[in-house]
Amino acid sequence: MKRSLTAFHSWKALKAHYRTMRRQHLRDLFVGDPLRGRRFARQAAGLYVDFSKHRITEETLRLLVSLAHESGLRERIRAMFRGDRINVTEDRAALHVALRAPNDHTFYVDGVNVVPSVHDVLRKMASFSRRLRSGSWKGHTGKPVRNVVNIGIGGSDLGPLMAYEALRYYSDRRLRFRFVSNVDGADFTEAVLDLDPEETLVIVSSKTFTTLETMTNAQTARRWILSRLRDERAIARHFVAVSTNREEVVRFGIDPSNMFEFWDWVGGRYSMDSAIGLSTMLAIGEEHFSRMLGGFHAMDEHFRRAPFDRNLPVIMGLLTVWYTNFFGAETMAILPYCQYLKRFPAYLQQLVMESNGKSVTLDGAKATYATSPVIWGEPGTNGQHSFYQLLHQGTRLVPCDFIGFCQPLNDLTDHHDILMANLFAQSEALAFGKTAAEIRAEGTPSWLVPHRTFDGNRPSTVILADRLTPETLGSLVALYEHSVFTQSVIWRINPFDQWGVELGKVLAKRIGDELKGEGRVRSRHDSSTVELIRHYRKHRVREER
Ligand code: G6Q
Repeated sequence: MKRSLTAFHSWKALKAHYRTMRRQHLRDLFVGDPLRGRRFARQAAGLYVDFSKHRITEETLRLLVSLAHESGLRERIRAMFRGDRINVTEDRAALHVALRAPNDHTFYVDGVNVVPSVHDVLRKMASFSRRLRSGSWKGHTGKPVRNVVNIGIGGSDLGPLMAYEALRYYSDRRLRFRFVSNVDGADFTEAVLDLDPEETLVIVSSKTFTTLETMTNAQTARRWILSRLRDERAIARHFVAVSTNREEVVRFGIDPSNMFEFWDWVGGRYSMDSAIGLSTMLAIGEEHFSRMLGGFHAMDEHFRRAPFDRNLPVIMGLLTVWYTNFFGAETMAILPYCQYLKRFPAYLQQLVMESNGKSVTLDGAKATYATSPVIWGEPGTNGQHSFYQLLHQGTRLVPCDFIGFCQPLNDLTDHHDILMANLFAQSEALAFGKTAAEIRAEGTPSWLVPHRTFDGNRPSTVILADRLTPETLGSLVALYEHSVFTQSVIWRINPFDQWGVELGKVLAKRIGDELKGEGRVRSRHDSSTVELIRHYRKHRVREER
């Protein structure tokens, strides 16, 4: 029987250390060490990361690193890169790092080097992308494609959508991209409202090719294309698939030569750099896509090789453990000061919460400690005018990640200086606040002083890169992927399964049948669900018979 996490020497030492640290203010830590801003900054894979505004000392970092060692993080990293079946509940490897490996590297799954297949698919994607972007891939009526609609959900939507928005600057503006995920018909209806089916390519992105929402939307898209083109042969020119399930792709009527493959060792939320990123490649081209993979790979190598006290994803993951398990923080805010990264917090919500939102450990026991924080966020400066009030003066501790770039992708440099000044100011204000004495000295009436006081001591990480490029996006995503992995190792959970999404799917199927039925609502449900179904049935739109 393994010792429980809370019985580790390092855990106990951290607990004792926390009792000192919770009384330490960042103001004093900075006064005590004039070089702190430099001492706690780290750089790798094109990112400069400042950890100095965290409630830590060298001793905290040392203890957190011992926790990582005591948890066997080094061996777990090796196991992941070795292609071991670390996704034990699904009996699979989790080898997304192979997706961005240069072609002279080797990564094995069951004794087979998978890198050549990865590059075969990348070449196939590149060749399709060249044809589509040059206009030589024609629709059924001979018109070139101008619109691309990606149909997918969860991991088959959030990554592609986030990457498209993030790298829009590098995208071909002659093409229009739409992303349909929700089974709410409004999503599809609005997405294609102004599109001409003759000029539209639909990418059905689904690892399993059985997901209810995606298949429903794909069938609707098929009817939409056929209602105009009135010829089944049009499907081959207007649909491509990204999937692991060839049989279902063929059953849908998509030509298997227009199928882009990936593998069961790529988890949905870890798949934006696989063929699931086809829409990204169509938007930005193969060169930029490959530069993005380069960014991912650089961070992978750093994660795999750097000592833990200089390892960006390891430090980030350990800090999340520090705040979650010792300070009792429940949430974490992701605050990109970059409009192009507007979908990044939503992307990270899935990456982090679907991975580590678990309460059972690898041995099947209930975790006796908190696991994943709730992730939320919006781009700055917009968030400052809405929820930052709570970050500065609320009763909860919310560690924040600020993300910014030194150079803008436009020539409005005055805007950019304002943007970045705000980023730095927010991180500074959160850390240092403003004391009652300072407020009083400004002549504020004493009754107003408590309202205007900022306690400070609110931690944040600042992540900077020179420019938002495909490479930096890759590094940034891999940074969070590996931070999530680090957390999962400490918490001893499997970050690669998602059994928690199953029950709702089963119930929805059963209820779906009942909504249409005319007979009695089966009383297998509770009285609330029965009444809701009855009410809906009474008021729902009836189909014409
Ligand atoms: C991600 C999850 C989940 C998945 C979707 C779509 O890690 O597994 O979000 O990506 O349910 O699944 P398909 O790609 O199989 O349609």
